[in-house]
Amino acid sequence: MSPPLIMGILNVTPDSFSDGGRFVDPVAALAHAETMLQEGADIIDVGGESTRPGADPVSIQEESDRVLPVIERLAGRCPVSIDTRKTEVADAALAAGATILNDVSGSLHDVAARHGAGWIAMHMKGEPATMQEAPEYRDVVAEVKDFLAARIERARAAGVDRVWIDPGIGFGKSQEHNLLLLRHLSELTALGAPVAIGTSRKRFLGALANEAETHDRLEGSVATATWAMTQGVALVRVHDVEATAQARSLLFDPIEEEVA
Ligand code: HH2
Repeated sequence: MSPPLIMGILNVTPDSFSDGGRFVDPVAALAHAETMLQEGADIIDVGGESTRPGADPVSIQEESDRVLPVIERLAGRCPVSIDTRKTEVADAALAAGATILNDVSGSLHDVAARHGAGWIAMHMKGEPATMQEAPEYRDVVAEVKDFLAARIERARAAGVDRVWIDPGIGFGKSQEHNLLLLRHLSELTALGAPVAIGTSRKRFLGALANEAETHDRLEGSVATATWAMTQGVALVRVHDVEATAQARSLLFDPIEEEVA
């Protein structure tokens, strides 16, 4: 197994659930990207719209104005992904130098194909504003698996060469749904496309740790990323790059085994 990629999260938003407001200024955003690259990030994921429940909607113009200056400056430095649900923003970001479309709507395969970009197809039940209002599944693992298998087919049909599938932890999922998906991750990695996952600092980790606030969820974030890496996940999307890179080294750095 090759080491999983670490995707460092760069939210250029005023209201993201964990780092909102910290990197709205492009200078601060670029400095944070540089820090994450030094710490071991392989890809920087730039987002200009929060998907947390209750976040204010953002116009195409506003979202583009947030992400494009950062993507233009980062593109020559490292692989960049654009985290968006909007076709127009994805188009502009991929034209500006991003090479991966991180698509939480799981529906923008044509945009990725048009640009020859990679596509991260994520599962979400409902829309961000209301998705956490009592989400229900008959069998969450089976339903997410079916959805993601269909995305692999769509990617093939559209001519997308690089596709990752992502169960969308926290996107229209209860505590139990998130934990079941984590427990059954190996069923997703068996689908035949690399799996991406984002658990970093998410609410379900707080619920498991005495309602820890977002900045106090490092242990759960690293534990779940480490678990995911042992289950064959190919990409982890994280805020805390340094700690995740340490966990990856522990699992994947080569060691010489003595032959008896
Ligand atoms: N989670 C978030 C955003 N984008 N993309 C993928 N592929 N997988 C995820 O789990 C995922 C994602 C939500 O986290 P964050 O960006 O930190 O927060 P916000 O949406 O509030 O900006």
